[in-house]
Amino acid sequence: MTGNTKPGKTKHGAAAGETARPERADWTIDQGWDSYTAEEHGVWKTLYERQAKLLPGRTCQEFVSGMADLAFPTDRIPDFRRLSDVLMQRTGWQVVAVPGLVPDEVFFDHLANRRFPAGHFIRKPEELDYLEEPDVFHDVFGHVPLLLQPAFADYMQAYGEGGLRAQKLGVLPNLARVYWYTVEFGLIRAPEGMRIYGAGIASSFTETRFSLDSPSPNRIRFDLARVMRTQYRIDDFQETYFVIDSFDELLRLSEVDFGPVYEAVKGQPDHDPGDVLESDEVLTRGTGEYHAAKRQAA
Ligand code: HBI
Ligand code: FE
Repeated sequence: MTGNTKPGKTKHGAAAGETARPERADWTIDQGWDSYTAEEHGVWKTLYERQAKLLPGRTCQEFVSGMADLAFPTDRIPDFRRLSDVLMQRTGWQVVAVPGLVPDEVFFDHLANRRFPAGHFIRKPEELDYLEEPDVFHDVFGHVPLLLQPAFADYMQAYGEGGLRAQKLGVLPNLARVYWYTVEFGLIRAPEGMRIYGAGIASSFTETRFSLDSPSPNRIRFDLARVMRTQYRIDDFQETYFVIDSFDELLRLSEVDFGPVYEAVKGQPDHDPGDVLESDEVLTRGTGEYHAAKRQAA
């Protein structure tokens, strides 16, 4: 998922979110790599070059080395089979193609089986900075590099397993916030300083800078129960980023039983995306100026 979601049309003309009924029960399709047009490969090239220049020094070392090990082509959309060869050997993951967003239980089942479902289509050249649905640039460039990290790879599988369980318990919104504030929009306090690891940030030219450089957002130490209670923004930059200290912190999360935490947050009021609490370990207290200006203009 991405920070900039707007209703719109996919390249096949279906409205976002109403993809036609799939042929296969797991919603996978062939990537159809041979069918990409020169213009579509060109969009990857533009996005790739922009991000590859911006990310060093901003994203964590693990992300940079994941990119290098995957040897993404710079000038065309990657072939998922090549990516899966590398992933399978290193962490037992695969990339499979899907038409776009898939139902929650389908998504979880893929992750629980170490398959990452990636949108096969790419955004249009005139829409480089907005996304209605996760496309191949967000899903592959943003998500796949960290799947080469064993701790992160296990965390993603655990999320898939936990998702199926959270659905049964009726607490999926709480778990989805954990995914959002880690996998999609997480920051990490690396030895060299504050760095990006979330795919929604790493695949976004504008949010890469906002998340690290802007005085506007809060940056708060990650806390599981706190994050489970915190609403998020899907249509704009985040008002708050939650910061982990290491990928081992995520690995430990994948080992704890969320059951008691769900119990503890049940019936408690939600926090707004920009709230700062007495109990927070605040790393940067944001000015909130970016979202305040937007609200004023609205
Ligand atoms: N489908 N393709 C795709 N990608 C996602 O990130 C995704 C999805 N379906 C459901 C979903 N994410 C989330 O709503 C769950 O993590 C809760
Ligand atoms: Fe995503």
